[in-house]
Amino acid sequence: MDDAAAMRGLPALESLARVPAFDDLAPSERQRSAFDAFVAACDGDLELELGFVCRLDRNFPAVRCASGLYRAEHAERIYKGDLERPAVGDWVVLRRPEAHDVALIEEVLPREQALVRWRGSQRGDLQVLAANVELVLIAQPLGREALSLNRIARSAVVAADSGAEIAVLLTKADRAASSEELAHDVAHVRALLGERVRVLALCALDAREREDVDVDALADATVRAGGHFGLSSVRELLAPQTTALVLGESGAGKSTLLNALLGEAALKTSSVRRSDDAGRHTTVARRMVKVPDAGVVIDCPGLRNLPLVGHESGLEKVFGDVMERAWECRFRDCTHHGEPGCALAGAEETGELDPARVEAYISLADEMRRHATSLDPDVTL
Ligand SMILES: Nc1nc2c(ncn2[C@@H]2O[C@H](COP(=O)(O)OP(=O)(O)OP(=O)(O)O)[C@@H](O)[C@H]2O)c(=O)[nH]1
Ligand SMILES: [Mg+2]
Ligand SMILES: [Zn+2]
Repeated sequence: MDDAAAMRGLPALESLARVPAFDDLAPSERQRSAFDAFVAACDGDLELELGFVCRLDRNFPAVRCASGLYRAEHAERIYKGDLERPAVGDWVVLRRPEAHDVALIEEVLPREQALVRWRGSQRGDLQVLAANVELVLIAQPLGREALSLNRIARSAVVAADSGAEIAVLLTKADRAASSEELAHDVAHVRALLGERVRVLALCALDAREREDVDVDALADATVRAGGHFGLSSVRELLAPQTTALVLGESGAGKSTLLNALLGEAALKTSSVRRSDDAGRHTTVARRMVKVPDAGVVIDCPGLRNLPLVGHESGLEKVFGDVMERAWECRFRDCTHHGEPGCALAGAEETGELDPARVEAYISLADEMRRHATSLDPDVTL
C-alpha cells in the first residue's frame, strides 16, 4: 500500500505528525451498534475493523483503527457512487484482508453531524467538509481590511446548520490597528451573533518579543469587550474526546494556530500575498491533529466562498430572535426592505435589536431566497 501511496504522491503514514490515536475519539452508540450489526451480517468476519477517517489527501482516505493507521481505498459500492463517500471524521467499517495490504472502506457509519457547503455553481453540488464535528471555530483575520462581518455571519449560519457549536476566532490580533480597534471588533462580532457565541481573539505567532505590539493591552481590551484572549482560551474549548474544525479563508492563519496549539510546526503554512493579503491555498489535505491534553482539531483548506442555500435551520439558530420578530411584520411575505409595518425596522428603531444583526439577517435571508430558486435541488422550478 505504501508503494501505491507513494505512486500517488501521498505522504507516507509514518511521516504524519500528531495523528489522533484510536482512543482519542469514540463512536456514538448509534455508530457502534451500526458497526456491530454490519459485522454480524457478515458472520463476524474477522477482517472487519472499526475506524475513523483521520485524513483525506485529494480524496484518498487514511483511517485510524485500534490496530493501526491505514491508507484505504473505497469499496466498490462507495467507489461507484451508490454510497456516499466518507469525509474526515466519519466512522467507517474497514476491511483489512489478511493476504493484501490494501484496506477497503466498506461502509460509512451513520453520521451524528455533517458540515456541508454548497460548492457554488451547479444545482445539487454539495461538499461534505467533515463529519461528526462538535465545534466549528470560525477564523477571521484582523489586519489589512475591515473585519468582514458578512463573512463571519455567513460562516456561522453554515456551521450552525450542521448542528455543531460555534465560536469565532479573530486571528492575527497583533495586526489590529490598536487595542481600542480590537475591542470594537470583538464588540461588533458579539452584537452580530448574540451573546451566546463565544468570541476569541488571539495571536498565533509569538508577539511578546515585538516592541510594536502590546499583547497585554490587546488581551485586556478583548476581555473588556466581552471576549476571550489567547491560545489558552482556544485550548479550553477543545474538550478531550471531541472534534473541532477550523473554518476560514486561505491565509486566515488556521494552520499557524494549530501549530501554536501543538507546540511544533506539524502543519505547513505560508505567507499571504503582500498586495491584497490573500492566502496561497497552502493546506491541501483535510487532516485531524490531536492537541495535547485537549481534543482533536481538523485543519482544512481555506474556502473561497460559502453560498447560503437551504441553510434555514442554521439561520434560525443564529438569528432566532430576529426571525421571531419578523413574524410580527404586517405582510406575511415582508422582505424587510422598507415595507410599511415592518417589525424589524421597528425593532431597529427602538434599539431592541442590533441594526448590524438585523441587516446581516436580511441580507443572508435574501441570498437564501434567491438561491432557493436557482440552486436548491429540493425546489422545483
Ligand atoms: N502577524 C500574524 N501573522 C499570522 C498569524 N497567524 C498566522 N499568520 C500568518 O498568516 C499567513 C497564513 O497563515 P496560514 O496558517 O498558512 O493560513 P491558513 O489559514 O492555514 O491558510 P490555507 O492553508 O491556505 O487555507 C502566514 O504567513 C502566517 O505566518 C498571527 O497571529 N499574526
Ligand atoms: Mg492552512
Ligand atoms: Zn419586515
